[in-house]
Amino acid sequence: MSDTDGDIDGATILCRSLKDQGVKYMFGIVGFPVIEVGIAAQAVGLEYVAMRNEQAASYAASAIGYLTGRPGACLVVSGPGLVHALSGMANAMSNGWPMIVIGGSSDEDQEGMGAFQEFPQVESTRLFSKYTARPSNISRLPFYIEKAVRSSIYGRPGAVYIDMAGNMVNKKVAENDVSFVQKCAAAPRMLADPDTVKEAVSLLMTSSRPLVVIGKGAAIAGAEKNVRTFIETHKLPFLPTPMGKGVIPDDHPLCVAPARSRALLKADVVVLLGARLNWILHFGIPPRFDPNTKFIQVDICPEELHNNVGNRAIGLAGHLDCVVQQLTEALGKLPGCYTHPIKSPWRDTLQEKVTSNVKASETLASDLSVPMNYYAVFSKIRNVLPKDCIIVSEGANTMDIGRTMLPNYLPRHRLDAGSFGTMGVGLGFAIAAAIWLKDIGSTKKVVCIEGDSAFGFSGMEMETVCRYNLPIIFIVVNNNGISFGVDDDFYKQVKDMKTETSMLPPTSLLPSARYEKVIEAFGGKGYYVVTPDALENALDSCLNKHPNRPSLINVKINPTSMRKQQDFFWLTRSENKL
Ligand SMILES: Cc1ncc(C[n+]2csc(CCOP(=O)(O)OP(=O)(O)O)c2C)c(N)n1
Ligand SMILES: *[C@@H]1O[C@H](CO)[C@@H](O)[C@H](O)[C@H]1NC(C)=O
Ligand SMILES: [Mg+2]
Repeated sequence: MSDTDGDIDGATILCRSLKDQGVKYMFGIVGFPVIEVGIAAQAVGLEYVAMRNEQAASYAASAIGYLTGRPGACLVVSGPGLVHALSGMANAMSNGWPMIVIGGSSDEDQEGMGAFQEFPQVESTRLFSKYTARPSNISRLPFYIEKAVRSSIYGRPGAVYIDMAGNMVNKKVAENDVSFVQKCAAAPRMLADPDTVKEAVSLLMTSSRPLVVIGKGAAIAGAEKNVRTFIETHKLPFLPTPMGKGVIPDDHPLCVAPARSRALLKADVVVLLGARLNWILHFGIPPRFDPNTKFIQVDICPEELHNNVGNRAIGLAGHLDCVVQQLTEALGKLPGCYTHPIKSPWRDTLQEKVTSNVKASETLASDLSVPMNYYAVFSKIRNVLPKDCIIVSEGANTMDIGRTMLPNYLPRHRLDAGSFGTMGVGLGFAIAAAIWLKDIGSTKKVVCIEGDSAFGFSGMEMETVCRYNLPIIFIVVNNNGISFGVDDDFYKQVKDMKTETSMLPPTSLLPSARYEKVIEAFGGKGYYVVTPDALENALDSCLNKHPNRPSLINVKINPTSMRKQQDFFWLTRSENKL
């Protein structure tokens, strides 16, 4: 039988297999040799979203994985297309988000000859994925796709890669020779070792200064209900990591997030629910933690346990939703059912800090002078933000201040630069969220708040946003640079002297750049605002007058506006991690 004799081609088998495995969305950029894959995706009923750069496409695919629990697919061409998508794979691995990248590659009979865009794709993806394969027989594609999708969601979720040789895309076989594979079962829900659970609750019983840290592992596990029961039953003060926000609403009376530094430093037992002891939690060591702090670590990934803190941790490996139930149950069985008293010196000292830190932010926010500061901008946004909106955010000050100023009330409703600190994720994340909400018929809003530098990394995805009519509200907090910039006057002097490259600080970007004109170029609605009143009006217009239109508010702020000291929260060294 020749390659063209069969009744089903490689592209169709590939896409049907993805669909069979519960993949619904494909983000990508087509070209040789994957145009037919994009076409086949739509033919079998996948939603296909054509993006402008594979970086953004790969970020979008991983965000869909986080939001829905099934990986999004990212379709890329060989060589440079795949190299761009490595960004999203690395980010997904760092965040623990599932995604599947499909890379077209050179024909099998040209391997090693210097084929068009030839690149060692399988080897290059290995560092960036949990599983990678180059199938050599299209009849067996369903086998590889099932294995890839399963690997992306079992254990700690992450990226997977399938390499599709160009000649296999159009090659045909008899449909009877293809063994399609059933949708893989939901990820296993492992319990932690019961003896270690007992040890953990005994330790918690001895604590007079307990603290629960809710990580995005809790969000990924869908553990919001049982985490809440655990915390409320035992009256445990908690704080979320950046994307753990919303697993329990930020306005919960037991939330001590504004007292983060004090809570971490003074706690005697810290319960980590799907939160790693990496840089975001200062590794669990001094000076940000007491050297005698004990940890109860709950993680899906056994290799994570005891990282950086050795025997000061009791490690519970298992599915977070199950292990939290085990903890609640074991505590309930103990005599007296441990609850941390609402009135205690520990709660008092935390509450005192919560009050003073909130007051400090509000003082800054009440300064409505022009040019505006970050806090004033965020308080205006906070006043009108729908409670159930999905917040996407990136930048340095913009992201960090936004995180403290904008509350989350629902799990998996905040997507940001994440564990990997990647700039440029915002537009892809916002597009993925908006595509998903549209698809499920939800009228929830996506609000994407970007620093001006962050916006620039994927700014041309604005065309994608407008092409698909996604009613996202973009807010660019524009301080003329990376954390800070120069003002118009200084810039003009430098320009007149033609000393741009020697005198403009490396952080600076064009002062008063008109980013709102980018969205206008594609038919969206742009606003340029300088005063608090104009910002209020623009927000009202986006939310209430033009709710179905993509819009972008470019907010000019003071180029030297800074965050208050407490918001440098993650730093153990004195300098800012840009
Ligand atoms: C891919 C990537 N490149 C560079 C950086 C370094 N970096 C961290 S934050 C940031 C931009 C911060 O500026 P902006 O987005 O304007 O936010 P601002 O702090 O000014 O509010 C950069 C370039 C990064 N984190 N990721
Ligand atoms: C391809 O896989 C099919 C199904 O497993 C098998 O029947 C066939 O022999 C394989 N072809 C080659 C060339 O290995
Ligand atoms: Mg900036």
